Amino acid sequence: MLIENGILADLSSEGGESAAVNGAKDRLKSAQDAVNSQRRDLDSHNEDLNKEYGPDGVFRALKGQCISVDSGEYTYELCFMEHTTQKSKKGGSSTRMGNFVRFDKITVDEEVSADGKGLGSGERIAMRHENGQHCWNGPNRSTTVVLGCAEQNEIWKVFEEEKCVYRMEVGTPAVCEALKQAEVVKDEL
Ligand code: MAN
Repeated sequence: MLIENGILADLSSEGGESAAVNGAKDRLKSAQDAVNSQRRDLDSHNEDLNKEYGPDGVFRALKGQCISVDSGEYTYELCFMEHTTQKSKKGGSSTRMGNFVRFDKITVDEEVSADGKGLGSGERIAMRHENGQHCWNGPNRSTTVVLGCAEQNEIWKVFEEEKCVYRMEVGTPAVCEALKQAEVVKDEL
């Protein structure tokens, strides 16, 4: 009876602990498991927050959205904050042209067509994509996506600047506000 009530240790059981001590150990173990699991959740939320989502986080809503365009013998695709790919129009599997790594700023000087599509000139936000599929006799494929203001998300142009080093010019409403503000600052100067 004393053993069952946790007063005396049950020497025949593993470790010879009393039922009360074993119960307390079990509760401690599950509390620790819960803390560890919450800590992992917290780490993953922090990682999500700390990953750059561009100026004011306007790119957060775009994550995972994909747009594509036909150019030459390929169809090119951009999945925002994820990756770029190239697929032959004749079929077959698609080639990874890089995974999103970070935002950057680059200076451009490009035409803007009559319908308002194009990068124009000045400083623009770019997204770097690296470590795509390895290129035979070359580097791992990489893509710089340069962003201009547009009413809709669309790929304007794709070039292969050097073997397996790609550049996409992309229009998106996500940068319009930042570009407008940069213009105001420039005018004030
Ligand atoms: C494929 C494509 C091209 C690239 C060559 C390199 O054909 O990815 O863009 O230049 O491979 O071998």
